[in-house]
Amino acid sequence: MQDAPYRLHYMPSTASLAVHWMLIELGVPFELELVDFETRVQRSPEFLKLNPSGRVPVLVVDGVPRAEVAALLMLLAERHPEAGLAPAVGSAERADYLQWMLFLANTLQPAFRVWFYPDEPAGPDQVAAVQARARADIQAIWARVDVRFAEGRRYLVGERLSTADFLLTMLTRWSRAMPVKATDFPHLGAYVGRMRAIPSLREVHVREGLTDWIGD
Ligand SMILES: N[C@@H](CCC(=O)N[C@@H](CS)C(=O)NCC(=O)O)C(=O)O
Repeated sequence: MQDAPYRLHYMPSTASLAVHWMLIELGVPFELELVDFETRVQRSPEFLKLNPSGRVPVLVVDGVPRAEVAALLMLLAERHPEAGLAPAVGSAERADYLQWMLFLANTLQPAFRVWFYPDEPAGPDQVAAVQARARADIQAIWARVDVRFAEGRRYLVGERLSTADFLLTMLTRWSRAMPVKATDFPHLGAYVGRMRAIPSLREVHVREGLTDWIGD
């Protein structure tokens, strides 16, 4: 039997979820490999050969390991253009799409890294101050995105689902245990409600054994 073209190294409920979700949405064959954070598999020599950053997701594409969630989503959209999950190159929505993908990956996602790993920027003594800053940064971004949805748009970019929605929705999920959640913002909350109705998002929760947030 031929190998699946994709092998996703993942840990449930982490940055790999958006890629897992998109593979299910695309309906392509893929294999899964659990990276158990409990036993620090992400720091093992074998895993570091796949991704020297020691982080998930890693997607092995036709035998070559690739990393960075935003890049992987864009790569999958490019490899499966029939799914229409990225605006066409040269289209009116393309610039907006690139801007939002990069903003989410460069600004919002790193703020969450700081929130979840607060000793990384300045050591254990500064955890409270660092987390306060991350909270403020994340909330300011939710407020900005909420304004965008207040305009009546259904999707983050253009008029149809794109990888920007996969990334944004995953990141809204990460706020579920924060004092202020993405869903506390009315227009953003309504958007998250619409995303939660997508069968492939519900399916990835089932496959990763996740029961929180999706049914809220
Ligand atoms: N820049 C990376 C970040 C990925 C990342 O931070 N992954 C986290 C899980 S959400 C991870 O693997 N953490 C394990 C660790 O840092 O030991 C990406 O966008 O893919």
